[in-house]
This record gives sequence, C-alpha cells and structure tokens, in this order.
Amino acid sequence: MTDTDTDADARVAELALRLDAAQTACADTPSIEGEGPLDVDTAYAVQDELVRLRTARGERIVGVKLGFTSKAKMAQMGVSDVIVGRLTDAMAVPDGGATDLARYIHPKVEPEVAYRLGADVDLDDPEADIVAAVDAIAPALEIIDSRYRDFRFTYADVVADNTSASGFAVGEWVPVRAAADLAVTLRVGDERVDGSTAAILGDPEQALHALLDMCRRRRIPLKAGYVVLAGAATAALPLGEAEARCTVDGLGSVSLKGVRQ
Ligand code: 0L1
Ligand code: MG
Repeated sequence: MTDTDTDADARVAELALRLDAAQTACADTPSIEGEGPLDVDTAYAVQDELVRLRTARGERIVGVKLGFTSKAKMAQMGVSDVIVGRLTDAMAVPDGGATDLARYIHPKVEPEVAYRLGADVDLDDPEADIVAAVDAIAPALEIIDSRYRDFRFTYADVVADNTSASGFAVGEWVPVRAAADLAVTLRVGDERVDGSTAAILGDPEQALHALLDMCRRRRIPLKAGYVVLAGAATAALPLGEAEARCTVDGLGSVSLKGVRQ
C-alpha cells in the first residue's frame, strides 16, 4: 500500500465519521465539495464506510434506494445518472406510525413506489433479471434528511451522505403489477402535491434496471427480502407533526407522522 492509498483511506474514514456525527447529533455540516473536490468513486467509498459504521452499531441493511430519478432533479443537479443509497432497519417507520422529529435535522417526505426482492440478484450474471426477482410492489414514503446545511450539496456530496436516506414507510405489499403513469398524491397536513409514477424514469420498472446497473458498478449487493425505493414521484414536502400520506392509484396508500416527544 502506498502513502497515497493510506491518505485516501484516511480521508474516506474522516469524511464518513463527519457525516455519521452529523446524523447522530442532528447537527448539519457544510458541503464537502465546498471545501475541495470529491470524486464519485471516493463518495461511494465514504457511503460504504458510513453504512459500515451503522451496521457496526447493530443496524441491519434492509434495502436500497434510488435518487435523482426524475428529469427535473437531474436537470437541477446537472447530471444524467441516478444515485443509489442503503436503507437500514433503523430507518423503517411502520405504515401509520410515528417517527420522532428529534432524530432529524430538516426532514422532508417524498412519495415513492417500493418493490420487494423475492430472490438475490447476482450482480456478476450478465443475464440477471431484476424485474423477475421482484415479488411485490407497494406505495411508499421516503424521509430524506440531508446532513448538509440547507440541503445544499453536489452530486458527490449526496452520494457520500448515503443519498440523504433517513426514513421510510411502506404500505401494504400487493402482487407486482405494471406501475407506469399511475397518479400519485402526497399530502402533508394541508399541503398537497400531485404527480405520476411516470416521473420515476418514465416508469418505475426502469428504475429497477438503473438500480441493477448502479449496483453492478458500485458492488452494492441486492438480496432477497430487500425493499427497493424506486424514486420520488413528486417534489418533497417538509415533514412536521402533521400526517404525511402518499396515495398511488391502483396500489393504495401509506402514511406516517412526525412527533415531538
Ligand atoms: O429522491 C431522493 O431520494 C433524493 C435523494 C437526495 C437528494 C435530496 O436530498 O434532495
Ligand atoms: Mg427518494
């Protein structure tokens, strides 16, 4: 191992500790790229280390999520690639349940479609069929809570920050069905946003293909039982003490509520 490798490993470890501390203390941190360049490979290495810190504390990886799946978000970030992050059991909120707002910095919710993997997907099998591996679909809510100040980040920043993953709730699983262009409504208290699953790469099924491609490139395992959050169908809304509800036409609805204890 060269001195350069050692320096790179030390930087990854230091950045992961910084993001982990921001999450556990609910104290935001400035953009990493605001201080100097961060390439995407290093950003995924930071994410890996961040997730390792969480699993070392006893959390279990229960799924994966995609972000930047809408044309609007890609255009806003000036990128053409999705991002992938990891979900842990500590992020799960039961459907209809409550989540303590003290756990977050500035949480927002977004309406999503979730898929469940019924079988492992072999990343090294060029013929692997991720769509065939899916055994159920459900409406979902994702709580995103960037660890960066004012949600200001670059593409590499947000990759390092595990794609802002903070919480999620999944509605009732139903047998897999086509989910292109289903009407979606997100209500949070008196606020409402309407959209369509078509905002998720044109069809959430496309998100599964994009996920497999990213997981192959980043060596992120796809295991039986994993929840896959395919991406947001509308813009996110701030999460407060009011109920947040996502309704996806033909799939049903899912809700959660922020509470202050
Ligand atoms: O769709 C998403 O899950 C967004 C991921 C990160 C971007 C953000 O925090 O707004
Ligand atoms: Mg999302």
